[in-house]
Amino acid sequence: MFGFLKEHLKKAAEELAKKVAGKRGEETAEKGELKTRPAGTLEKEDIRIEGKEKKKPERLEEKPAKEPEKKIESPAIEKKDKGLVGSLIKGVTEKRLTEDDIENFFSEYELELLQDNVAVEAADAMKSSLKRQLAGREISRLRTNELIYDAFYNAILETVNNGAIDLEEIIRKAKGEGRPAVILFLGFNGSGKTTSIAKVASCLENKGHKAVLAAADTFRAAAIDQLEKHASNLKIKIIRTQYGHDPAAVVFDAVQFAKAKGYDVVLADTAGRTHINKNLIDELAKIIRVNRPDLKILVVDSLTGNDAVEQAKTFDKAVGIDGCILTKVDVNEKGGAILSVSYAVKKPILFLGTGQGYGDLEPFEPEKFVKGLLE
Ligand SMILES: Nc1nc2c(ncn2[C@@H]2O[C@H](COP(=O)(O)OP(=O)(O)OP(=O)(O)O)[C@@H](O)[C@H]2O)c(=O)[nH]1
Ligand SMILES: [Mg+2]
Repeated sequence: MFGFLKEHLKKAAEELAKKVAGKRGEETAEKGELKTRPAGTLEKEDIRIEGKEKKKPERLEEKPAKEPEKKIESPAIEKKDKGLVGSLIKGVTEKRLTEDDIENFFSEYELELLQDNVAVEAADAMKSSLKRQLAGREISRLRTNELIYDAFYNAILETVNNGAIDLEEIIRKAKGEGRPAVILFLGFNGSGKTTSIAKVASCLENKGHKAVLAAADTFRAAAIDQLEKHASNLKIKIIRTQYGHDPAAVVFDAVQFAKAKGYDVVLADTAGRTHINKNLIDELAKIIRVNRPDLKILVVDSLTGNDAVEQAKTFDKAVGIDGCILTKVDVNEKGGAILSVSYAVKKPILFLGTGQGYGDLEPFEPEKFVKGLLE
């Protein structure tokens, strides 16, 4: 999963660490040496060495015997030499990266990120974040790898950390109001809407919530049968109508049914549509106007390249999405669409689709996701 993106991010982080080392004329960050530990978790050994370095820098310990420290007698000379030696030591143990360094460095890696479907605006945001975190900051030799890792971790996290949606909380709230929660799934053709509905329904049923499916894709031949098959496999109630019927009415019927029979949540399937098809977008707007869903979830195929961002933005502009599900990450070596879509719409990702089975749905946890990318 995300093999290319992982490889490119790791390479970029290692190269930036090398660049800092290069500024000191060192070779501290050989390939594969980048420590991949969570942000801010300095190792005990580092703390010990760093503390020691403050009192007696390593270079002083390595000094040849012919020039012992005790030769410095005058406090004035001692002070002067300390300053000189001190600044030399500082020169080799600490370095600052400039904004230009990061700009130049990033331009070398931007193309690889773009090839992994990271959109230009998301890549730019990452670059700005790296500048904000690193430019002008003293980077000590012993902490180079950790600081660079932390900077990359934060830069990526900022693109995907757009809050969270607790489905169970939404269901509980609706229940408190004496009605079922209504969740609408929408998106491009073939993005994985119907499969994701079945997965979410299965997940909610396993948590004790009674779900009913609304087969509101009355447009595509076989769409209703497809959802019915999932409902039958999962033993979940479905409300369906004839092909060609008004999808807004199907969702309405499902909500009435759920209300009357005490179901907790209505999961509504909709027809795949492109964001440029005005009639179908208008139809979607009608479903929303009539049924006022608690959540509008955009289902995006993570294999889609840059178009994923356009889809997300236009759907959001047209009907106002609340969150996303990114599907097919199990067969996705690039992964950039996750960063790009999330950054473009600034809405939470609820789940990642990780396969074709009903259990192949992972709640999206931004920190875990970013750690996984930098592993
Ligand atoms: N590998 C993998 N395949 C998936 C995933 N989600 C959906 N699919 C597959 O993608 C194909 C399309 O899924 P659907 O659920 O029919 O997509 P849809 O958005 O409902 O399609 P339309 O109704 O035609 O717009 C199916 O073959 C699914 O099995 C996933 O997370 N991983
Ligand atoms: Mg479908």
